[in-house]
Amino acid sequence: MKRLGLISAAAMFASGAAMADELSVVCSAEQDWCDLMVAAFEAENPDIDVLMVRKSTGETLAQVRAEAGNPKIDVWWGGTGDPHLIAAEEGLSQSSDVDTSELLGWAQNMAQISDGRTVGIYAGALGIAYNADILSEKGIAPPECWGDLEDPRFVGEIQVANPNSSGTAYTELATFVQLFGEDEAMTKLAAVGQNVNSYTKSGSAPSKAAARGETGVSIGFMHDMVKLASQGFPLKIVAPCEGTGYEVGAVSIIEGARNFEGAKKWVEFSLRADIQSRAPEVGAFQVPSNSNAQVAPESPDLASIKLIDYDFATYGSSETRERLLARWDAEVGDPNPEQ
Ligand code: S7P
Repeated sequence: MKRLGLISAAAMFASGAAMADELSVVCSAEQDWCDLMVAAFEAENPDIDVLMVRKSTGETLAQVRAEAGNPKIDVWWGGTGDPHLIAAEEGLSQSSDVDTSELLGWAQNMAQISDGRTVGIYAGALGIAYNADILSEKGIAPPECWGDLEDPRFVGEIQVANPNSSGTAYTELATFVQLFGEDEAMTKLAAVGQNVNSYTKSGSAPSKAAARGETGVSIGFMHDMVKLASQGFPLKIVAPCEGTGYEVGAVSIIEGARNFEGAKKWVEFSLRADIQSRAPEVGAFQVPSNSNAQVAPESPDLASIKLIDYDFATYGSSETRERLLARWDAEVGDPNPEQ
């Protein structure tokens, strides 16, 4: 990420050289992957200066809505697909007409549902992690199922994100609804809530806390848990016995983007096999969407996990998300929301 100082900008005007184009990117993946993407993109496109901010998925959707008609963001890269689909449905993103022929079916599906306004870039399954040292010190039997998280043995031991700000936690909410039906899902989430010590803003924060021993159990994406386990933390990963949901991470160009051409270059860049194959360099172990990209050996094998048939069209619609979040706020709720 380059910044033009006053002197260099003045020198460019004096010499007649072109000023760098600015591209405003909001990244909803992990910070280190965001940084890698920006560095790699700028290396190939020295005429484009990327201004990147990292934000959770729900927070980004809120910003995109607030800036409708006068967007500050050109492209939104990463984060769970449901809020990207909602932005598409609300006319807040635009089709980039990129070639998706090399992408796997689940990634193309996102483009089909959204009339090309968003495209899948990776996939990952939701799961439970626990700190083996903490649970064994406290004599708590590890969880195997979502239902176990309602047990009083986990009181004060569970951390999960708030679905209003976090795409990860919205995926959890939508997964419970698809597994158990809406009413029972709310009852179960409220019961789990009795054991939750904190609802975080970001979806990956609970597993980081579990890795450090600040909480016994976390809910999040398995690939984020694998990253922490591969760094040596005593995290064990559980694919819940009832089955689990998954995300398709996405990329969208914002409607009214000031730098549409730069944004389109970013989207094409991020769909390339060689670029997606670089994610494991920073421990991003999602399954890549390009069929020619390398899948890291550490990536959770989605075929061996009991996955639900996640209904992206329904759970990626504004009406469903607003209704579920309103019910979550009323029936589960966060007693101490993070500012
Ligand atoms: O890059 C890791 C990851 O888990 O973060 C994204 C997530 O939606 C962003 O965090 P929030 O839950 O805070 O919104 C996922 O898309 C991605 O796999």
